[in-house]
Amino acid sequence: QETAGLVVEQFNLKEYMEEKARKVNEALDLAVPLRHPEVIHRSMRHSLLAGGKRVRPLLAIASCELVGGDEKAAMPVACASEMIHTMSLIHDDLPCMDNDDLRRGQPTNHVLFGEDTAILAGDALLSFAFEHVATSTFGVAPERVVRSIVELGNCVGSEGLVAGQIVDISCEGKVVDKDVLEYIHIHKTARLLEAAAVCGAIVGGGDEEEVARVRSYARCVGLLFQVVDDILDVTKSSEELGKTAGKDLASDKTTYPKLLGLDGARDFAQTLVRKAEGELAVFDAARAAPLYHLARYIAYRQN
Ligand code: GRG
Repeated sequence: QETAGLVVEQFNLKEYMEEKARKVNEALDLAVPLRHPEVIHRSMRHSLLAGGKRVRPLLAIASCELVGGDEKAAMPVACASEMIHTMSLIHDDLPCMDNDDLRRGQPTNHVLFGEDTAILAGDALLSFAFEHVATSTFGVAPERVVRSIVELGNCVGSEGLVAGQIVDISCEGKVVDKDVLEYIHIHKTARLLEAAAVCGAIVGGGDEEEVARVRSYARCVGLLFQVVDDILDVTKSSEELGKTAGKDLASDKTTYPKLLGLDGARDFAQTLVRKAEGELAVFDAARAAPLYHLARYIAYRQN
């Protein structure tokens, strides 16, 4: 018990994240080589390899290791989650959606390649994500590979990312209540984080209870990510404006601080991080260390 406590305390999340991100970047580079027709592959690689924290792949790998699986088993689902994430960012940045020119510090896909190619690059990344899991996952029972493909499919479609995006679009400019705000965040953000973690636990050999705990953990972390984002929007901009009202309290977007007040939003974040930590309590402490520290990092980050 004491040794486990020490392992958890001495765990270095930054080193762990950097090491895993490096491996994921290598795997993504190999999975999507520059082949014919070159322009579509250049466009796909531009967005896929343009940096990013690789949080979804990290969740997949850490959840696989949590249930005793090997990192290699999770690499295809980890890469697939990043391909899906990248597709959603390319499409989200399009002029017909958010119309953004910059992403991860670089020009967005449609700015460099045109809208037509950007749409196709997103489509190609999305379909390749499933193909990649099916063709490149080794040493895992076929039923588990199929289950993870189902999980990924569900998380993107009209009950997942697309559902979150369409509800978000239809609420634009309106004040929404806490349930609608939660629906949008759960679907737009938490669902893919959840699928990445769940797929990791599935290919890692987790049993039903373990997979359910990983799902609940990742959902809390996904929602936490958005609540903290909302809080930081208020606190950061009030610092910049010399302690006047934060920009987010002034804009028309509904946020947690607006609905619950700043203290209420902080309490909600606290509840979520505790629940996430609670889901990890049944696992081996050393194996749970990455996920434990990731939840705390997301909760207590300052920017
Ligand atoms: C077209 C099938 C289809 C789906 C797309 C556009 C869309 C539907 C959904 C929008 C999804 C979206 C942009 C959600 C926001 C997710 C989010 C929190 C992004 C930021 O993630 P980070 O911080 O980014 O992990 P990095 O750059 O580090 O990867």
